[in-house]
Amino acid sequence: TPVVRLQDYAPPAYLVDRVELDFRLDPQSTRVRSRLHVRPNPDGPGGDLVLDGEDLELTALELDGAPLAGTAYKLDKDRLTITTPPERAFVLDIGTTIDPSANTRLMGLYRSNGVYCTQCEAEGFRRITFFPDRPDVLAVYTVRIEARASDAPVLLSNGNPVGSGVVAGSDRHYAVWHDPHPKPSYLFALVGGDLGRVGDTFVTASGREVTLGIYVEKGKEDRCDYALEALKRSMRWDEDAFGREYDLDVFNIVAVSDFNMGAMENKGLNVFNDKYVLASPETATDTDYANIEAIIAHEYFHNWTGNRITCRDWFQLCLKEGLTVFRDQEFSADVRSRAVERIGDVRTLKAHQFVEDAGPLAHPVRPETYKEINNFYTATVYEKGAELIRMLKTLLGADGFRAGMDLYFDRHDGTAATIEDFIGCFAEATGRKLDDFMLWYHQAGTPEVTASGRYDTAARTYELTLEQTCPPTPGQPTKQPMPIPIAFALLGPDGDEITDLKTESPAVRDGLIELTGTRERIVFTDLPAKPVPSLLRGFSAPVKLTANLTDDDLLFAAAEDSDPYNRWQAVQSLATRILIAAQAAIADGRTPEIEPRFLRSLEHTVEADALDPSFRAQVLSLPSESDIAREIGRNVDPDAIHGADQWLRGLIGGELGACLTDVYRRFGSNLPYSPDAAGAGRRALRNTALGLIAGTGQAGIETAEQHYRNADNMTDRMAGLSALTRQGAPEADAALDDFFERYRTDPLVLDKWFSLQATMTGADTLDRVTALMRHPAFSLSNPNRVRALVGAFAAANPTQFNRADGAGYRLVADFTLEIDRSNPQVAARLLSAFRSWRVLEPVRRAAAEAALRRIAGHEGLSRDSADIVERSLD
Ligand code: HT7
Ligand code: ZN
Repeated sequence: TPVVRLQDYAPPAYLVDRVELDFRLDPQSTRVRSRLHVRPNPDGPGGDLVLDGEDLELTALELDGAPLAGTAYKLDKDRLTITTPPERAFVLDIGTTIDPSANTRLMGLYRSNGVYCTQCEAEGFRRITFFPDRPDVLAVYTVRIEARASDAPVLLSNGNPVGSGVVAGSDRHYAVWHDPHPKPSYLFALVGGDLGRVGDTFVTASGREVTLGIYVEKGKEDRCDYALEALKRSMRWDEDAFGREYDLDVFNIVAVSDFNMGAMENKGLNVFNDKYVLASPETATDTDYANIEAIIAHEYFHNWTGNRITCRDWFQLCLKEGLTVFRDQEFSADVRSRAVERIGDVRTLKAHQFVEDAGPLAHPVRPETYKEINNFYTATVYEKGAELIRMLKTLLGADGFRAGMDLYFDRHDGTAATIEDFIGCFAEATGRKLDDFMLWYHQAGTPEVTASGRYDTAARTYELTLEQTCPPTPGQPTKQPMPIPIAFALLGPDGDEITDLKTESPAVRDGLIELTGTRERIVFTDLPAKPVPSLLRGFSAPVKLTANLTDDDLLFAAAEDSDPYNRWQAVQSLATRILIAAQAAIADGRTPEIEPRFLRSLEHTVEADALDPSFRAQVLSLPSESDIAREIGRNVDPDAIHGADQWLRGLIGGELGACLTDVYRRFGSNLPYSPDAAGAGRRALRNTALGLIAGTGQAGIETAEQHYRNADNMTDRMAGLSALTRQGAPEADAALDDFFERYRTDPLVLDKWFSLQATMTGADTLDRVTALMRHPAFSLSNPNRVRALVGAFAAANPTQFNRADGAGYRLVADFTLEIDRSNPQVAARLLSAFRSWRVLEPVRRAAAEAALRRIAGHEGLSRDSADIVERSLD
């Protein structure tokens, strides 16, 4: 497979100023006419005009109105080359025919439940027509769509509607859309179908009225209200927080049931996975609602960070994705609870990005090579990319950050930019050199920071020494030190932050230590007593921090730290210590031990009614089994970790029984369900308590069963059901059957049913998953369903996927090879579950490697899957 390299970037030889597209939609044979207004790029290398194309049938080719002679072009499997075109502007007319029904990859134009829709990022437009399918070719699009009126009464594309009508003498009709904003081909979108619509209007800060529409399969219109409200909140927030207004007369969202990812930010026509639009209290959990709000916001925010300013090439993907994730995180923090959002974001980062960064798939936030760009829509590009923006803001301050953003919007609007362009705006706006900050974009791996503090009673000084290292990652054996902003405070014996800290160190300013070199020694003077340091407050940098804190220090921080993130982190750190020791004990056949003060500390927090219930729920949610595996990092035995988890949960459930039961009783609500953060927080606390209560014996199981039956919303219903399945209680099967009967016609809810079973920890889960693959409701063509069953089994069932007999790996490998034939993108994502195989104990490691080698040797394996397995085995 050819490797694409950042260093080989060359500007396009030809530019396309305008595109006129004409679609005649038909399920099996859609005709596409494309008229390109082309001119040589004055800054380009000249030569042939190379147009990308894949799975296309070429039916016509004319240059300035005259058919091209066979000698004037060359047609290959993946491109159409116009040899020596004119050295002036010209018009190219191209006819292609495509088969949307046969498009199982879900890239390009395809059919989802009878709806025509497109997905063009990253390289899907080339599956619609021949085109320079690269993000630095920006054109103004006019699109005419024609279809049978009965098949597709709704016809949508990017921009504003400019015409529509019936085709005389036929059963067909058409619509014309014009998008005045130049855009790359990956932002093109088209939708046609018999869709229902929910609409509204939004008046922008400058007083322009925008028509909003959400289109969904008929009958689902009553599940769009929350998404529509979230959209309006997002539009207002971008005006308030970043000064960015919407720029077209209409903004449409379409929800489809078959979609490779979460959603897509096509200009003026966002296309969404159903899962991130449709919600009702009976079908969506609080988490679903929060995800809908965040993803609606994310795609909307791309209008400025991604669409108005796009990426020069796909190596710059984090330019739009990291920045837009940062923006959606800030939005959620503002409209929900900042502290709880931060905890959730860091949990996600550690669970996915830290794991990626520690394994064979590690890559820089801005990679320098790729074989398949679809495999770089990763936690590193998205989540670590967002952390880099957050650090930039911490380093520059809110005003400096805003000045840099304003300059970026001003200077690069309407262009395809690079990370250098972006960072250059912050350097220029603030006068600060940011060359060393670029290392964060170049170097993969999670930096490890160690902190050790020493108090000198006689001298009344506190000496804090910070050191950084970064482990080797593929292709990067050694690393340079990076600028690491460490937000901090020193806590006095009463728990208060010590103000007026005195130090001569230039690395310290206003609650922030800037660690720039490998080692920094800071001496704080004039301190009457030994302080407890609160370091990396709010998780101010994506690093692994090891501090020489005692259990006493952590217990103190758990009770007193005024930074809620660090307060939560202190409990997690204690729990991690306990669980790591417990799994080692279990592996050695010893009895694990508990630090009783940990239980008291937990109890104290859970009972503290002054604290936000959602924060308390986060504190009560222990590190996951994967978190513990990540912390252990070598010779991992998932069964021992599971044993430790069971043991600690049982202990908490028993020892804190009265407190948990009290919370469970008090937080039951007679109020009607509302998905807002306050209601969700109360349910989160109560349901976390329920999960622990359910592990304490038959009475707990009965509570969970009742909870399931009495639920009046999906959050509670799922909490009851998952408490039962988690215990592997005999009652679980009856409840699962009941759940299936209740929701058998509702695909998004059935996905939950599949996932819950895929993550059960009993030894019979493998057989259950195998049987579910043959269930009439299972489908290979629906990515949500595949992820719900096989994705959940591989990524969220550590003991059963990692069975010592290798059967879990074999199941996932066999399935992946099957789906690789129809949808390689989904297959490649499933394979990333193998990325941590090297940290396993030897027996499992060998079994995982055997499965990977079998996949690697499979004839006809897609480029997507081959890329993942080859890098995993490297
Ligand atoms: N920018 C979008 C990425 C995306 C995508 C990428 C590859 C294949 C299918 C895809 N669907 C959406 C989503 C986003 O980050 O906003
Ligand atoms: Zn995005």
